[in-house]
Amino acid sequence: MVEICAKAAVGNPEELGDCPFCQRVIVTLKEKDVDYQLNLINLDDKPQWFIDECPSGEVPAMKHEGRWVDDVQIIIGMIEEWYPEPRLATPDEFAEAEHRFQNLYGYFVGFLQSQDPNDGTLQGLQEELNALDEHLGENGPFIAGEDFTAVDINVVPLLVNFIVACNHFKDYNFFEDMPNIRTYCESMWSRSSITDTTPADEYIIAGWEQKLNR
Ligand SMILES: N[C@@H](CCC(=O)N[C@@H](CS)C(=O)NCC(=O)O)C(=O)O
Repeated sequence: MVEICAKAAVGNPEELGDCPFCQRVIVTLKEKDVDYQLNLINLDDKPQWFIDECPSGEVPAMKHEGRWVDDVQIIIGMIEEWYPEPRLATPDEFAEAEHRFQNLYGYFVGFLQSQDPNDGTLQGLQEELNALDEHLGENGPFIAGEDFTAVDINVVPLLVNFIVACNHFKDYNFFEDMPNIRTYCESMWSRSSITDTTPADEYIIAGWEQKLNR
């Protein structure tokens, strides 16, 4: 049994919140059918035990030998090592794609935070989404070809969170011009590891409202 901490929804500490990194950890555990104990952490009112045991105060976190590991990349690596079946590590030939598309997070955040429509953040984001769309068109159905792998588990939580946030805060629907991304995301809705861990739109919006107003 693995013990993890993940972000609780803003406004509802009983539900999983809008942290794509936390979603990535939980999807990995679900895909590998690993039992886990989930501690939902209200980041606005962190429990004292969490502050004491996990000084960075960041989620996701996973317990290992009495300590909390709080780096998502390391957590994913440990899960892959402890539970090798089914193998989810992205094949080496797609390492470059993995590296590129995990950076989508920064492009999305830059765009959402931007106050100036001409500062290039939208253009930068569109270039990256176009690259993903083309990549999926050439390599699909998944980012690494025939198999659902870690790079999908990294990118899908970004897409499902940010489609809602971009629509709501910027009136930008990136599905409109990206047919392969749309098909890809639609195929994810039949995957229970994704649907079970995707927060309701209201929690995604509440989470981003808070981050954008900080
Ligand atoms: N160290 C983390 C960072 C992940 C992260 O940014 N988590 C946010 C939630 S989405 C967090 O815990 N923020 C702390 C806070 O808001 O107090 C990683 O694995 O990359």
